[in-house]
Amino acid sequence: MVNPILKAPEGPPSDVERIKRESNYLRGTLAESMLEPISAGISDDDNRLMKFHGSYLQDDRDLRNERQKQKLEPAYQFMLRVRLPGGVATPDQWLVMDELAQKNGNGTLKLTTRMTFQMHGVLKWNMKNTIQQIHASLLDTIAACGDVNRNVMCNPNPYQSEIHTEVYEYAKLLSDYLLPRTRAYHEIWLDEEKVAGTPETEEVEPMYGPLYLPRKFKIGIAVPPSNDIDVFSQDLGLIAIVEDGKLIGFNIAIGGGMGFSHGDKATYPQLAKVIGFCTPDKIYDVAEKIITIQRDYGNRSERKNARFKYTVDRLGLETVKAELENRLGWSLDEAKPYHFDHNGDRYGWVEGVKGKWHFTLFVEGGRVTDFEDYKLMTGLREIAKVHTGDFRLTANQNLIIANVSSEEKKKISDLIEQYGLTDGKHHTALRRNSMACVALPTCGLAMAEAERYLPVLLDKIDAIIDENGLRNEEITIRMTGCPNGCARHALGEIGFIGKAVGKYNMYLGAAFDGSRLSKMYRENIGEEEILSELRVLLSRYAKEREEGEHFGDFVIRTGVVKATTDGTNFHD
Ligand code: SRM
Ligand code: SF4
Repeated sequence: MVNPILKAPEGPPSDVERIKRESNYLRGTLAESMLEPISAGISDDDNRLMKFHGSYLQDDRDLRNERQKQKLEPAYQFMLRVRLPGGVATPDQWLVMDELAQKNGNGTLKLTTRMTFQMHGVLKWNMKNTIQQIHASLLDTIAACGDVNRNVMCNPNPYQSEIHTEVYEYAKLLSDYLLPRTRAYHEIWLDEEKVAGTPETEEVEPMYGPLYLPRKFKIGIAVPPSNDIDVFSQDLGLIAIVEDGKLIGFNIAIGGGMGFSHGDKATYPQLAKVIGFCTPDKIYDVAEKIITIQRDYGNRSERKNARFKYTVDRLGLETVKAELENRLGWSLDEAKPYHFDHNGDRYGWVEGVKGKWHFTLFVEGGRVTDFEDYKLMTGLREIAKVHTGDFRLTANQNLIIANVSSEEKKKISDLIEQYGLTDGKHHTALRRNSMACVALPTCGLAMAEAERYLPVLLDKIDAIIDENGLRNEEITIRMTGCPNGCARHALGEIGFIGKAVGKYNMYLGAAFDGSRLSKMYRENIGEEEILSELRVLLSRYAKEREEGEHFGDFVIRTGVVKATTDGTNFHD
């Protein structure tokens, strides 16, 4: 199978490769660690394996210094991420997640940029019980993190419900098809008996093998004209091609990813490139073979350069395509034409097919909680109690209350009104198009605030927006606490990437439809400078823009920044 001409980079395997190899297919000593009563944490090796089970050990960084002073171990807690292909949850599942967040988590739910739930603040002693209850609700957390295929995204699409039903089905089946086969999860969390004498051989994982992938792998399906899932940011992006109202197949795009490290030009965000088209029944085979190419040729020595985007750039797009076709035993068709308009969500009520209604709710930063003057979590709980359709978590951290029948629309509308749940229409279009990653206090990699700070910064930017009459101008703005890009920062027309507490690099010039990366405009600036830069730029945009010109295009046309034409020139 392995092509002798193609080579994976040489170098000693990273420590994570050792952990995977010694883990007996993701078991390690996790079961024992979770029972160990002295520390609320687990060993580093087990924490690496924990990711494959959908969780990370974290500590509350707001409390870190104080606990250090008191010579206490960090305030350890776990983040738990659900596998929720296409972001669809039933009302009962919503209620379970809500209850678990109250009982075992920090009382909030995070709707993530990959359309799923995260729960923060789960203590070690409550983990097993929490996972079991998630499982009982017919959800799981398998492969939500780790060096495997992650949650498969798909456009939640309230506009074309019949296409959504089909595309969603593919997202779900793909997610299941690409799941790891080890029973480690079932044994550790669900008390499944280990079958005596089960051979722990390579056949356990026919696709992944005992070392799994060199790095995480992500798949998303977009349905044009909406690029809400940022299809070009995926390791494997599928673009649904619809002809005469029917799904005829998918264009295949490979090699996208957002993360990089400050000051390291060997790392960069990259956009996936379209290599061809296949009919819907073929996508399992295509995804599997692409994953095995990454398995065989990805960098297992340097994790910073291990994503598939680097494998594609190193081997060359045409070589990877040829290797894919070789493994498939057939050739991809030529890519079909498609057109994207935007990568955000469209808010409020929309009527779909068969008399069903869908309401897209604006959830700032994806955080579902009861704020002092906004009882979002309670409102959604009350809706879930009576809702007979489904919930769809969007790729922009928002929520669709979907499939509401005409008869039930009034009941849901009344609850929306009673709790003041907002479609965001009273906000500036800039805020409606905002995204922020979690960052502090839970993310161990955050260099600066994001989710807690962007709303505060937006209050000030909104004033500038209003001064310039740009209230209804759709501009995407994204903030992350570090360059890993969890809110797909490099695809925001205005992007902020955390550098240090209160300091950000500012990026401009991404395309509104998610087809062009941004470029750094200012380095290491604080709030005052951010606002003064935006005051000048937004005022110029208000006066000098051409008809229908998006902000990202404007800053390039007027020479404010150079266009990034490929990830490899992102830093130039
Ligand atoms: Fe992410 C790591 C949160 C979407 C790129 N991401 C993390 C961790 C787990 C931090 C860590 O490794 O210790 C963050 C947990 C914070 C916390 O306290 O919850 C974290 N990522 C998130 C979420 C929750 C952000 C959000 O606010 O919604 C998103 C959860 C997605 C999900 O449901 O699966 C999230 N992360 C993304 C995305 C966006 C996407 O996938 O569409 C990206 C950029 C796309 C990509 O992968 O290239 C992303 N996260 C990363 C990276 C950089 C990976 C890289 O190879 O470049 C890391 C760090 C790493 O893997 O070493 C990371
Ligand atoms: Fe954490 Fe960085 Fe991801 Fe934000 S972008 S959640 S700070 S890893």
